[in-house]
Amino acid sequence: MKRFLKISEEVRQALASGKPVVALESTIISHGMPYPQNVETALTVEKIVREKGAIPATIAIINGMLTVGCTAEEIDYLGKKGHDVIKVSRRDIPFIVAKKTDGATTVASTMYIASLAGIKVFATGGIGGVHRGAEKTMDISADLDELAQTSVMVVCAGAKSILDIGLTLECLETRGVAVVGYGTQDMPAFYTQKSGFKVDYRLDTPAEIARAFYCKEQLGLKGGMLVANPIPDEYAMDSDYINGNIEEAVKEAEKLGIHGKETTPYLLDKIQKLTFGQSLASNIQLVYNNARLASDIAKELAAIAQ
Ligand code: PSU
Ligand code: MN
Repeated sequence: MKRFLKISEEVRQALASGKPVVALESTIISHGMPYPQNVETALTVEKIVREKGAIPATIAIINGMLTVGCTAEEIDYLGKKGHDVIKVSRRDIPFIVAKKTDGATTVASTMYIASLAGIKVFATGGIGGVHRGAEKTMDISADLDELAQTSVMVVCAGAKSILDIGLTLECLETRGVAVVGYGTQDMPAFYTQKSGFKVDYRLDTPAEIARAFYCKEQLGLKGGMLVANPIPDEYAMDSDYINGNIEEAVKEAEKLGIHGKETTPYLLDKIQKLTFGQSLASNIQLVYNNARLASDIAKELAAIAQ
């Protein structure tokens, strides 16, 4: 496996000396936001993690190598190529490696690669989940199964209402994945602070979250943990406005017969267009907010491990 794993010198040293490291995904760069905001956001997220005293590790597949700690040039390349970079979830990894080509990693594949490198904390915007209408389409993201089996904590802003949030929470429960609300009992809905659903545990400090994850590991319970961090109030969107636009995007996707791995990128793009970039501005801010929290948790976790 080492043959296919390329960890940057900085990340390698940080891991070897027990310093806090935060993993970051690359599908959000290539398929989650337009250029150039995607590259600006990814680079700013890395800066935020550093300012917090942790080391960022953006993960992607570059020339068939599972790359942990992409360079600024690689991030720029992934952002510029956008949808021309293959979206890589767990099942896709071996094919992209075999072809020695490039891939943007989703939450599922980023978790897997982070775990190979020994990184425990991962910050992103939103996870994939159970899509609306999944009773018929069976469209359930591989992110949920990855959370069930890979020991990486994912810090996100909840689930977007392009998904069926209630069913996503049910699916996580079945898979033994706990959802922690940071400073809230309410499951956040990405663009808004509340979804109407409850989280499993409310924890109010990064130290408590790190401690719970540490205990999970010590108990031999495999799998991740989902930390849902509500978007800061000043950047939250009006829920009627955003949900109306999401509704329209979902209908359009159905009409066009979009399915499989294209669904999520299509919906993200459509919502950004329908809201004239307003949702993109909120999206960027919530990612920054998650990077800050993930860094604080990674620092606490590093302190416990020592
Ligand atoms: N949700 C977002 N932004 C994203 C994604 C989801 O708000 O960029 C990306 C993540 O990489 C996530 C993936 O892992 O979409 C889920 O895709 P799918 O539903 O096809 O599993
Ligand atoms: Mn899907």
